[in-house]
Order: sequence, then structure tokens, then C-alpha cells
Amino acid sequence: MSGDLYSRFAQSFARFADKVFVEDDACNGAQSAARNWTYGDVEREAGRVAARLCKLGVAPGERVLVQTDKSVETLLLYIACVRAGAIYLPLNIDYTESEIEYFASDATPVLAVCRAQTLDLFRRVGGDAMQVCTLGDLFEQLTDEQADPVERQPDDIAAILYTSGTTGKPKGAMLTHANLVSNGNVLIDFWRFTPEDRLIHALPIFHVHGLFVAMHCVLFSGATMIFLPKFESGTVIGHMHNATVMMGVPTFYVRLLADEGFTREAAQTMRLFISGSAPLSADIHRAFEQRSGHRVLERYGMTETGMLTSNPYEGDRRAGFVGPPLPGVDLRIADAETGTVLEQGEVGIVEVKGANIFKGYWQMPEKTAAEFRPDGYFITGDMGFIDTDGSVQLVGREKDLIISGGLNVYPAEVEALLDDRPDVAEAAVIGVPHPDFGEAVVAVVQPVGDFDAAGVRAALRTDLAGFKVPKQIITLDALPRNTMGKIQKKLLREQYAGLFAG
Ligand code: MCA
Ligand code: AMP
Repeated sequence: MSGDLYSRFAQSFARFADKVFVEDDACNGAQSAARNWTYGDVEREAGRVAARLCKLGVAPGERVLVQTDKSVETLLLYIACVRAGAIYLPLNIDYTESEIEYFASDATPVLAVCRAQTLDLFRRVGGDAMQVCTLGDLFEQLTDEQADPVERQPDDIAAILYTSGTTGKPKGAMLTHANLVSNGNVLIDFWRFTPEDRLIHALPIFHVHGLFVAMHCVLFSGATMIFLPKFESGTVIGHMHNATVMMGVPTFYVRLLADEGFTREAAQTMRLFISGSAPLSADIHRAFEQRSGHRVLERYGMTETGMLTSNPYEGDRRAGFVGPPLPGVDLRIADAETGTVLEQGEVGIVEVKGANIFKGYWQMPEKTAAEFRPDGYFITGDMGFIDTDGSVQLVGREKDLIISGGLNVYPAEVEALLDDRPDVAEAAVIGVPHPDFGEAVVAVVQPVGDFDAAGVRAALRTDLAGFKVPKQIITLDALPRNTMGKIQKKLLREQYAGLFAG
């Protein structure tokens, strides 16, 4: 049997052909009507979409850029790309023209699939080199023709997902077929997925969490997913009596707790709640257990690596810990500067190795090399330690990164835009505790002349996705600096820690 991703999908298509794979929620928008999709339906449709991709000239190894709403059609497009041997490249629907322009020029896709409202934008951005069509048009052009699955090698790239960095432009993490197959197989085993499972899917499907962790767990195990357009606590609670598993970012758990409809009875049929992408506070972990009787299982991962650690399925799920490394993952703690491996209990940078670790950054060999140790360990940029029971606790990040509602914001990107403005002398962008998003983006600026914070936020929104725009801009006569002249972000974070409290 081939080790490529579609072959893994095909096992489920064959074994569970008549079983429901996706229960599409009615309100998924224009593309879909509410309906159930069996594994057989999905395989057939993916075959038709793959045939259309071939007609459009998408050859194995070519990139397909996708910025579309969450829908079953988007999911089918993903599966069809894998079937056609193409490289799937999903984008957050919140990305703006300048962001999309960069991804398109960097990844040089042969085809972009977008929403009707951004068709002109994509045509502008792509020029002659990239074909563009809307998801709706793509599906209208389908015929009964099926394309056979294209065999790929385990080391071939299945998807590229962009992640920003502390400096420079976003980097495209190349995820191979072997990366995705190995991680999916480990997870269904570790989290005990069976065909009887029914997963509430309320995450976006342009990130590793929603597309690979949640969706592959369902597809690999022959389970069913209740496919919701987005997280909305009332809707999720409404589906819970008929579900067994939910995966979410900590904000999902905060919002469930804020909803009085979330009770022990509501969660009665659930067997597992999984949290990741950002730290789940020990307080939320405890409050959730008190309310529902469930101990959330927290796990830790990255776009570049897939899932790395997980609290145990059976055994103690420790609040504030992300658990021991998953089977097949080698994890060590090292000194950030020297790379010396540290003893158990010592705090350092988390480094990892395993079949799930990505192939490198798209066309950035130097950046790739810089993030691996000579012995092949990938340097995550997360700081933590390993406890006596082997469980990992993350205590911070070496990288200057804010995680807001499970989405990464690199301060440098926002600071560069602010620093370019004539009404800003200098800016520091920091993350401060936020009751809903975990951390919120805040800008502290030294203004020049008249300064209109609301106007600046609106201007930033034209260049930045909404989640990156500072929730608040604070003005100061001068930014605090240390003796070396460096802005003291730590001091600012302490000073504004209570900004969103209460
Ligand atoms: C939306 N907004 C946000 C966020 N989301 N602001 C900060 N942080 C966010 N995460 C902005 C909107 O642009 C809008 O701005 C305003 O906040 C109101 O949005 P709201 O309606 O509250 O947001 P929402 O639509 O309810 O979304 C919040 C959310 C969503 C449900 C938490 O962001 C979400 O689904 N996050 C999950 C992301 C995820 O899947 N992360 C995994 C990546 P305005 O009003 O100004 O327009 S990490 C990963 O994949 C790794 C591998 C891992 O470990 O999992
Ligand atoms: P991304 O680049 O979007 O894949 O985000 C990966 C980063 O999310 C990791 O490097 C961590 O900093 C963070 N992360 C993921 N899961 C957790 C978790 N359970 N607790 C704390 N941080 C997490």
C-alpha cells in the first residue's frame, strides 16, 4: 500500500462507503444546503472535482491557492487536491489584498479558488500566471468525469500552510503526505476515535487544527462530523446531546462557560473535549470540570509539526500541562542560546523530532536551516520544562508572538505598519490578558501631532486581517527603554495587564 495521504483517505472511503461522514449544518451559506454526505458521496464528488482540476491544468506538485468560506465544497476541494496530487494552500478568509498578494507571488499557484466578492482582487493579484475561479463556478463546471487518484511519494508535499515569523515575511510550511498520515494515525489511536464518534466541527478549515487535526481524525477513523460554519455557543450546545467529541481553542471553552445553557446534562453524551492552539488556563480547566464533569484534554502542536504532546486519554489530565510527547515524537528541552540539552525540570526551549515534522519552509532553505539543530531537531520557539511524570509545561515563548483566540499575531508585522505612519514616532505591540481571546493585541505608540486612534485602527484594517488589528491603541509621550535603548515590552505588558480585566 502506498504511503500517500489519498491512499489513507481511500481506506476509509472503501470501509465506510455508506456511512455518514459529514452532517452539514443548514446555515452554511450559499454554497451548500443542509445535507448528509456519506463517505461514498465524498469520494465520488472529490473524483469529479479532481477531474475538473486536471482540466484546468493543475498537475501533480502544483499549488492551488484557496480562500473560500467554510463549506463542504471547500472540504471537497481539499480532498480533490490531495487526490490530484496537487499542493493545497488554504488562506484565512480574513486576509487582505496585500497579504494575499504576497502568498500568491511566493507560492506561484497555477489556480486560485476564491469567493465571488474577491474574484476581481484575485484576478488583479494573479495576473496571467494564475487562473482564478470562484468555488461556485468550479462546482458548476463539474461533469460526471472522475479523475483517478494520483500516487504520491510519502516525502512529497501535500499542503503548504503559511505562518508568520518574528522577522520578515510569512513562511510557507511544507507538510508532506507522510507528515499528515503519521500524525493522523497517531491521534486516532491516542484519542480512541472509532466509527461511532460524532465530532462537533466548529473550527475554521484553513489551519492545521480544523483541517488536519479535527477533520483527519474523523476521516481516518470512519467517524461522523457535525460541520458548523463557525463557533457559536448556542448552536454547539444544541448539537452536543448528539455528539461525542469536540476540539477547540481555549476561547471555545471560555464561551461555553459563559453560556448558561452549557450544563452537565448538555454534555452528557460527550466523551472528550480537546483544547489546543493556545494555553488553556488552569482556572478554565477547573471551572469546566466543575460545570460539566469533563476534564478537558489539552494538547500542544504547531503548524510546522502537527501535534506534539497530549495529556493522556486515560489517566490524569493535568491543568496547565500539555502532556507528554505523543508516540513517535522525540521532545527535549535545550538552552536557547547554546542548544545544550537540559535536565528534566529545567526551563528551556522545546525541540522536537519525528515523522510529523515538516519538510521545511517553501523556497527558504536558509530560514529552514536556521530552525533546525544539526542533529535534526526542530526548534519550536516555545519555552517549557518536562516534569517528573514526563508531562510538558509551557511557560512562555522565546519568539515575540501573541496568540489571540488561537490565531497568531507577530508584533513586528503590526509595528512595521504603525512605524511607517507619519502620525507615529514609534510603536510597540504587545499581548495583554483578555477574558475571551486569552491574549489581545494592544499597540502602545508615541504619536506625532494629532492622533486619531480609531482612524489608525481603520487604516490598519486595510492591510491587516481583523484579528491582527490592535483592540486598543494607547498613546504615551515616550516609550519606556532600557539602558541599551531597547523598548521594554515586559514593562508595558505589566503596566497594561489589567486593561481588559472585569
Ligand atoms: C475574530 N476576531 C478576533 C479573533 N477572531 N480578534 C482577535 N482574535 C481572534 N481570534 C475579530 C474579528 O475580526 C472582529 O473584529 C472581532 O474580533 C469580533 O469577532 P468575533 O465575532 O468575536 O469573533 P468570532 O467570529 O466569534 O471568532 C472568534 C473565534 C475564532 C471563534 C475564537 O477566531 C476562531 O475560530 N479561532 C480559532 C482559530 C484556529 O483555528 N486556530 C488554530 C491555529 P472587528 O469587529 O474589528 O471586525 S493554530 C494551529 O492550527 C496549531 C497547529 C494548533 O496547535 O492547533
Ligand atoms: P501556529 O504557528 O499557529 O501553528 O501556532 C503554534 C503555536 O501555538 C505553538 O508554537 C505554541 O506557542 C502555541 N500552542 C499550541 N498549542 C498550545 C497549547 N496547548 N498551549 C500553549 N500554547 C500552544
